[in-house]
Amino acid sequence: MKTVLITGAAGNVGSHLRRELAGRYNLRLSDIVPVKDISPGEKQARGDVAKMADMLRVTKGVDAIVHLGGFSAEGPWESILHANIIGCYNVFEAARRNGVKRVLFASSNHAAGFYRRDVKIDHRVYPKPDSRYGVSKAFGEQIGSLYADKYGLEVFCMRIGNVNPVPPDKRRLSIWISPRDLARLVSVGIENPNINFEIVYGVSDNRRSWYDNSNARRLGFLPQDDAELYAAEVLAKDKPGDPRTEMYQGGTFVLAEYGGDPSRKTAIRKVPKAGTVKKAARAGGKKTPKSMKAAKQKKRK
Ligand code: 15L
Repeated sequence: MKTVLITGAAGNVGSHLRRELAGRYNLRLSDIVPVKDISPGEKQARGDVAKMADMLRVTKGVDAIVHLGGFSAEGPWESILHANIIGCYNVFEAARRNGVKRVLFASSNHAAGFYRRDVKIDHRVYPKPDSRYGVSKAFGEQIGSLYADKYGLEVFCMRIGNVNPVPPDKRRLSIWISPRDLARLVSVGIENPNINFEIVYGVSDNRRSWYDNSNARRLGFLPQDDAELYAAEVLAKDKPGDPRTEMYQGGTFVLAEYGGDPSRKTAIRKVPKAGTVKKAARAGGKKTPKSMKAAKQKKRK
């Protein structure tokens, strides 16, 4: 039986995977916090992805790594840098040094969250991250590509949507993946003998999908679930969100800290109400009767 290391095993996705993969692999479970309720067939290997020594220790002797560990939402740069950039590098580098054959990387839909919802994207589109978190996932894919080409590591990147027993809202009807479909995809990533470097979407067979996931199907992924089963219930509770989040696949991630960069703000801001442009111009120092009077008084002094 293959030994598979799961990083971030104590998290939500890790917990679903442990349950679904039980009995099929020897699972080595790593996390920065202790993993609870270790069962037969599982072994705890505590470690911090940001520490190379830890990753060299936990990756020793495994057949494959499912790298889930890291910061799983938008966060401060320091957190993303340590957990997702340095952490990701450490996992790939430790795998290389220990001769691990295959790494399955938990990328995210947020690596491509700035694609609009009215376009269908496949595994060949260039990343359009919607957040620092999304950038870190695109980074993980790219370091995976480098390690595949340069060192022959076999790399399977899963742009995961939302792992949940049921889809929680309207956006997730398009990106949802059931825990058992995720386990099916992970099994393809571990077992398919012909993987060099691949990007696939980690989504169920959703009728409202924004993805052409033909690459996953080509490799043997046969999802069994469809979020549509929950659509009526989800849509009955749905409240329309900000139009800017509704436009993009990444949802609220596209709006986090939106407006920090004025040049970006103009790209998708709402049309200003009549009068606001004039007010803004004044605030920016354009001449108005009041400011001209003040300038004259200043000159006289
Ligand atoms: C992700 O990548 C996150 O890890 C997860 O927490 C969800 O926010 C998910 O995306 C999503 O887009 O729903």
